[in-house]
Amino acid sequence: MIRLHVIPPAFGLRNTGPFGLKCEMALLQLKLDFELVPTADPRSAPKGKLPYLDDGGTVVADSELILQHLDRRTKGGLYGHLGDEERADGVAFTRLVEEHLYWTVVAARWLDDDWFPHVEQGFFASFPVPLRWIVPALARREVRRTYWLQGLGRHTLEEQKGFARRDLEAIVNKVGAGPYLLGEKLSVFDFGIASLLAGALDNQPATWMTDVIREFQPAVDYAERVQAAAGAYCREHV
Ligand SMILES: N[C@@H](CCC(=O)N[C@@H](CS)C(=O)NCC(=O)O)C(=O)O
Repeated sequence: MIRLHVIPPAFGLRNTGPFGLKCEMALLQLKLDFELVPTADPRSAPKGKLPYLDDGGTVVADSELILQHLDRRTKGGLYGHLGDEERADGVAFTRLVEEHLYWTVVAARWLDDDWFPHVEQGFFASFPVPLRWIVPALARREVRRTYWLQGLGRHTLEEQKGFARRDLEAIVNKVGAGPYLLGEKLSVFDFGIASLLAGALDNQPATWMTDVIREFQPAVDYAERVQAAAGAYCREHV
């Protein structure tokens, strides 16, 4: 049995982490039997981050490595039909979303004073006292430091929104004609991009990133289209 360890439901989201939802979509597309295992503390994961996959004792941590593993397991079921140029586009947009736009979504949840109480409630309510009182502030400090080191954290909020808008413009200009990133072909690359957009759009309540993404209706439509095609939604209630 394949077990996919993911961030537990929070903020009205069923599969809360974009990287976990991306893997879930891939498992569904490959029609593999699997179980989602909500895992509250990422520090218990082999690389301290979620998701990770346990495939009958073979443990793979990191969503991209999980997809590579699943591709090998199914003899090219995820990437085998893609040409070089399609892979190039896919990898480039994946990096844009997961290594850049992702951080604005994280910042909008963790570093906004008004939104942070939802992080405390969503991620740490199950922790025993006194950890429940101590860990959120420590984790927030780490997120602030990481956002600073990444670089986006050095900009004003308006500048951060500007970076996010330019990422979203690139996505919309690429998927606008659609229906998918690579045209008619739904691909594994759509799973990662749509998962991030869906989580940021549907987290309750809205963050400043929800509002920024809503300015781009084709991005909203694309996230819905991919979730419908993949048969997995980020939000709890569809
Ligand atoms: N590159 C990793 C990123 C995974 C990731 O950043 N997961 C976040 C949740 S969305 C996490 O576990 N963060 C916990 C931490 O950094 O301590 C992947 O693709 O799996």
